[in-house]
Amino acid sequence: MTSKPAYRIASIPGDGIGTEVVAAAIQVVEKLAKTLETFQIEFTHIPWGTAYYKQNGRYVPEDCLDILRKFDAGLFGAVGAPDVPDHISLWGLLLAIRGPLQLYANVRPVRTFPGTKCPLNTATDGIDWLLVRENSEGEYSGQGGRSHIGQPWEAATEVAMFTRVGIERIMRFAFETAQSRPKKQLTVVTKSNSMRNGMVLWDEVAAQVARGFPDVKWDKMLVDAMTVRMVANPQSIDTIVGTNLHMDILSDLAAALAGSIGVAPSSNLDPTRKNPSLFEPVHGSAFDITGKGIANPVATFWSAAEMLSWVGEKDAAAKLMLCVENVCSAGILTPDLGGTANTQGVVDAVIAEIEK
Ligand code: GGG
Repeated sequence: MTSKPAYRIASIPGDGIGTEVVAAAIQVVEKLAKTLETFQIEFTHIPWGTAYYKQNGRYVPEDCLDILRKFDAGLFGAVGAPDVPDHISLWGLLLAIRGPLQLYANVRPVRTFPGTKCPLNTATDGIDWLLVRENSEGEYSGQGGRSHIGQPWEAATEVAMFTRVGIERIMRFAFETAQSRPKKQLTVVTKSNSMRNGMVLWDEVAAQVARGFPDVKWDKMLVDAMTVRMVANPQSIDTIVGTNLHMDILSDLAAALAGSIGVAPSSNLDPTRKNPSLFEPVHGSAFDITGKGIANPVATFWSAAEMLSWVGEKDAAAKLMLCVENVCSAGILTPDLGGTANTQGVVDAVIAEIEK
């Protein structure tokens, strides 16, 4: 008798609705594992977030990376609270993990999802894009400083640091990803007209890496022009790669164009698989609806499906997505999508689909 694979998952709900959507996802994934009986999964709760920060003076313990390395993957919710500056919470938690664990590829699939209304005129087939965000350096290098604080001539610098090795590895990942998709098409986004150092290095490395992928059609685009193309000519796009900041912005735009940020998933991957990867909804902690029980859990369900697929459970991931899509197609939607269901109502409906 062969034993079932067993996965250990770090569950880090974080702040605000992060706690609600991660709890929702754990319910459906545990139900999926119990029903399919092909794998085992164990979630371990990790309490890092703003409450932990207020108690301990830091968002994560000193040995947080060692703690995470004991798991096969992580499922994260959201970070951010109304009474803590956003740069403290983001750097305290998410950025304290992504960079040091070298989760350098942030993958954000975006497609028109059942139940969402795509605001674009995209003929019949809607949007189906895959955004690849460089996740370890660039504008998020944390380099810079402030001087003459409080003076009229106060100054601040924010240095974007790009390395050849960092660009090369994300570019290779993006070309491989584009190659695995039916259209085999990649757009490299930069701002290499005005940013004449790092962005020019991006262009050079893109051209170099492209030589190894003759079957991938690729083009490059300035980020400002890309926003126009996403709205005006969505069918001309397939896979997109860009810097940490550019893709953070473009992926929010993409999610809104596809219908809602409430369904948008995100994978922080270490493609070398030396470290556990971290999966999270694109949305933040949404304190305006925290505690009301109406947060949309679909982005976290989709992120959990991406996590199952990454650890090797592709059939389970496909089954989960099918169940979620059936529920959305049936009109069981949270208020952000125009529905009247609450979070637990969506969970119950997905569980009922899994049991069918
Ligand atoms: N679940 C995602 C989350 O909490 N995001 C907070 C945020 O501000 N993220 C910015 C980023 O991903 O760079």
